[in-house]
Amino acid sequence: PRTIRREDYTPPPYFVEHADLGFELGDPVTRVEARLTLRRNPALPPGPLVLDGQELGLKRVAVDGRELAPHEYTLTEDHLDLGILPERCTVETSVEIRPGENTSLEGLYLSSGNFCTQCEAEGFRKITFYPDRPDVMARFSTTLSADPARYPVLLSNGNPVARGELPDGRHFVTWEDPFPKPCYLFALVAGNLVSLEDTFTTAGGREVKLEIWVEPRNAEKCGHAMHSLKQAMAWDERVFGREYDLDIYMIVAVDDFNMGAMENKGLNVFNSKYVLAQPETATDEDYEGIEAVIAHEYFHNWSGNRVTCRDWFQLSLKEGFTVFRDQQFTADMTSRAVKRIKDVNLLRTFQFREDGGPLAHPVRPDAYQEINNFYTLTVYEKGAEVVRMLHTLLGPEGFRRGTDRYFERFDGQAVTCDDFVQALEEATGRDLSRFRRWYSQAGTPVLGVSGHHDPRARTYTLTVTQHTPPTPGQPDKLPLHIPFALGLVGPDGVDLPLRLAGEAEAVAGTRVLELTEAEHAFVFEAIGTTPVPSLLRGYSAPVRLRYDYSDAELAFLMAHDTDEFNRWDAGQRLAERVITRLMADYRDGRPLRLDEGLLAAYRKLLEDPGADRRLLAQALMLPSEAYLAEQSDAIDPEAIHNAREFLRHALAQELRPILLESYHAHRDPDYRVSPEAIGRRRLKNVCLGYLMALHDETIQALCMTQYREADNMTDAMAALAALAQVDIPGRIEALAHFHGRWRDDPLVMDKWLALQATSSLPGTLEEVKRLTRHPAFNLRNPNKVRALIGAFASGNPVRFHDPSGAGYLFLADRVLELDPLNPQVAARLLTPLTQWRRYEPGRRALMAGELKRVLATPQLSKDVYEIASKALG
Ligand code: B3K
Ligand code: ZN
Repeated sequence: PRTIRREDYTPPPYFVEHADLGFELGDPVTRVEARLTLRRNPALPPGPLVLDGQELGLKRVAVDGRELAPHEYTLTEDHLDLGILPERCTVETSVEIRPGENTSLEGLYLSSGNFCTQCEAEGFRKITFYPDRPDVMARFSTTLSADPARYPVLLSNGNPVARGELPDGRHFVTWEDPFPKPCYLFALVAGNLVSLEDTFTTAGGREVKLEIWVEPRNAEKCGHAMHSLKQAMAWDERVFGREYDLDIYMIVAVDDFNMGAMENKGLNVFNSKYVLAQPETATDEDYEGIEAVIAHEYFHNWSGNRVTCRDWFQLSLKEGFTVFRDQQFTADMTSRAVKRIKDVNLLRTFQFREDGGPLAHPVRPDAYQEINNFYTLTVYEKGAEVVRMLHTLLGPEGFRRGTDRYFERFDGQAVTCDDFVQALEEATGRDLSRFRRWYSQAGTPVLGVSGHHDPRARTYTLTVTQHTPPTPGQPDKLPLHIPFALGLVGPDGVDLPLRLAGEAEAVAGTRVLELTEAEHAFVFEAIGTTPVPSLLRGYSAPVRLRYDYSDAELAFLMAHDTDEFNRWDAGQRLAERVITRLMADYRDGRPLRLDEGLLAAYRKLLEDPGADRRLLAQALMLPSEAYLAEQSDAIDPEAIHNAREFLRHALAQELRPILLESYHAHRDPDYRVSPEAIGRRRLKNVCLGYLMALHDETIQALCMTQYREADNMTDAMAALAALAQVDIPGRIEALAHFHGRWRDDPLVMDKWLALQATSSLPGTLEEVKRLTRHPAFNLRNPNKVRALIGAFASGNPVRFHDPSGAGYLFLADRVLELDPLNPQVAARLLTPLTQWRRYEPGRRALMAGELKRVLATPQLSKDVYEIASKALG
């Protein structure tokens, strides 16, 4: 496969001013007529017009109305070359495509018999011949025609401007999108759908029609999505001054979708997982996920659509920024600290893993073979951290001035990450030249911090070094510009006022230092008592922090730090340290003992629950096995699992009475959805999880009762998840009952599959294999693949990493089976194996063996080829 490089970017030789599309929708054959009004790029010497196109049956091509004979153009597997064309001209093409055979779910395809599209990144070329690149922005008008009985609803971007019947009995609708857009934002949907309707009046007084389209069976499940959309629209006006710009905003939910959702202009297409919810079918987490994804796609209307990317290397321009926006939104809608904790957990567990492995790449990558492989945690989550650091460095007002300038200056254009930073510089007068390295340098920086208190001089000196380890293709790294938020906590638990040498006044509480060099020493004056430093408050930068805390200092911060994030983080560090010691004892065959300090700290948490139950629930959760693995040098999943399980069991044993008390105290007679009620459910269910580690029949009976009596999915799932981990008759009974009750609801069946796939019971791999033949599973549906195979490979370390290698063999087989059908999802599925170098020697060899087998398979997609070859390279 060919490698595409950022440095090779050249502007488009032709612009498309207008794209006039006609679809005669049909299964098996759909006909697509395109009429493109073109203008040659005056800045370049005249060159040929080369349109992208794949798997298109070309029927006709004409220039300025004259049909071309075959010798007048060149048609290859993925291009149509029309040679040099006049400065202004129109190109017409007519092609036939077969959406029913499209299993890649990219381009035009069928989901539950309805037509839908996914064009980002390069799917439009599977619909018609076009310059499929984001810096070509055109006005689109689209006419859809179809059999009215089978496809009564016909949707596309923009506003509907005409509709009617055709002489042959088909009906049609014409849509016009007044905003120029790249073709990756094109969408159409046609089928038998019903809608929930509402309206939103923008700050400027425009009334916008809101429509959520779903299959009739899901009509009652759209309320939360609609509510979330309206919240998001109001929030973006309030916080970023961004208003919606069309008369109509539509969301369509489909069951077959490669990712979460897609921000097509005025017509978002969503994975139904992020739209449909009712208390009986969706958990509190699902509700939060829906709110966040609805908001994310809505926010793209400005950060992505009105201002888009020049090329795909700039993907984080829209994704990092939009993730930051949705994170801030969720923080405002729910709990800021809990949201931060969840995001940091994701980053430190999975983005760090990516950044430290063979697929590490900068937030703005330099090269790719298949762009779909670069919708990564680095581009999204680290990209969001980079924007967050800008927000921290410039302050909320400066940042807002910067984004205002960015939107104003680049509206209607396709731009770069650099343009974004420059707009912020111009609006604030700050120099961000060193900061820009965050976009170009891969790898996770390590901050080494040490503190020294001199009681006689009354100074406290903090020494901070930074170092970024090498990553593939980047052996040497330069120092980054890092906002380093901190406080010094006095013995009474109160933040000391901070004054650096040379400053006039001391400032109480958190302050943000700026690191720009490989090493800094900060001297704080008038520090009379020895403080405990609370470092990187709120997780102010995506780095690994090294500071040699004692257990007692961590317990102290866990109890007293005023920064909620750092209070939680201190607990995580303490637990991680305890588990690491247990792992060593486990490996060396020493008896395992419960750490008294950790026990005391947890007891204290439970005895004094504080106001925020969700935060407490988070604090009680031990670091995940995946997180612990990320901290290890030669990962031994079994040692991690056993050490962590020992600790859970031992804590539950010691804390049993108070866990039970808390469990009962947080059971509410009726189901409500306030943040408080959600927090209470969460805490109750975390207590239940601990108690179930006891393998005690009374507790198991309690868990069965919760399952049976639950009137909402959060409580039912919590109980069922705990039951799925224990080998008792109640497990089989509950799983069978759940299946019987929900077999017709695909999203709920995904949960049922995932629960079984993530059970740590020894028979799980066999169970997963059996489930691949169950009617609830379907290899062609990405949600099913993720729920069963994905959950097993990335959510069940101890079983996936069985020392026999059976888990690896199974995964590689599934990847090879899926690759010809859906390369995008197949490549994703393969990622757990790419970490092979991190494991102890036995597993390392087995994992590499499976990767090699995959790579040696003929006819691999470039998606899977790129991942497998880079992983081994
Ligand atoms: N922009 C889409 C992702 C498209 C992925 C293409 N492989 C969803 C989002 O980030 O909002
Ligand atoms: Zn996005």
